[in-house]
Amino acid sequence: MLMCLNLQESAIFIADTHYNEKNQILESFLIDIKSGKIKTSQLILMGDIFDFLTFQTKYFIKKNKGVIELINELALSIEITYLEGNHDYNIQKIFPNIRIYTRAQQPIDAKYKDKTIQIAHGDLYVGKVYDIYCSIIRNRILLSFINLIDRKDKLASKIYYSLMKKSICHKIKDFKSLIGIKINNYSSDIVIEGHYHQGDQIEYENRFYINIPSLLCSNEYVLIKEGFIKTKYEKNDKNVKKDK
Ligand SMILES: [Mn+2]
Repeated sequence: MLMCLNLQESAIFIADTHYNEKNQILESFLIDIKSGKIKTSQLILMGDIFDFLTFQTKYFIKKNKGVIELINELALSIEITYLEGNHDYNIQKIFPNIRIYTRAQQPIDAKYKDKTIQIAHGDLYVGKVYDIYCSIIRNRILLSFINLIDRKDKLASKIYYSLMKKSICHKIKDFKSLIGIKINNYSSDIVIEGHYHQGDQIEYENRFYINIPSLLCSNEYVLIKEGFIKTKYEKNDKNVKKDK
């Protein structure tokens, strides 16, 4: 089925929140949408929203239960589109009423005003070896098997806590050239990606590139308001004050 996402004024893109018990800005943001403090009718989750989440690994579903429920609840009142990233995949069964786009289904087509747009998490077109890696880590039978033998969640919790320690916010040197190498794999006027945590908007010869900033790294998201506007978000400590 060919889908085209019609982007509306007040649409919000958020990316790379890497949610875990240390990185809680996502939860704060979702609560502010729920309460109406942030107004939107269309939310696009660009991937790597959770530090790790996959249907086959029950430990991570348990760890992220609160935010999973919050997203499912929000989906009853606003349109949510979720592009899977390299940290959150095989997630359709976790979000039964949300349109999930797997890596294989990306980029997705969208439009805004008279512009054609393609949207992807950002880890496409980076080489064959990475493609093979992606298909292995998404293998449902393998993941289920690991879940089965991982008694007492020893492996899962090890992954969880080692991911939490990773520092993920870096400025990439010469980001324009990095994207320039792959941008013509796309065919639209505008290309939107997350993944890189840069937040730059770059003009190329025949395409305009928008990198959605990591909400975790720079407290920024992108709001459609006449254009694609990078917007600051102040984490609301009242929302997530409880110690987890
Ligand atoms: Mn990523």
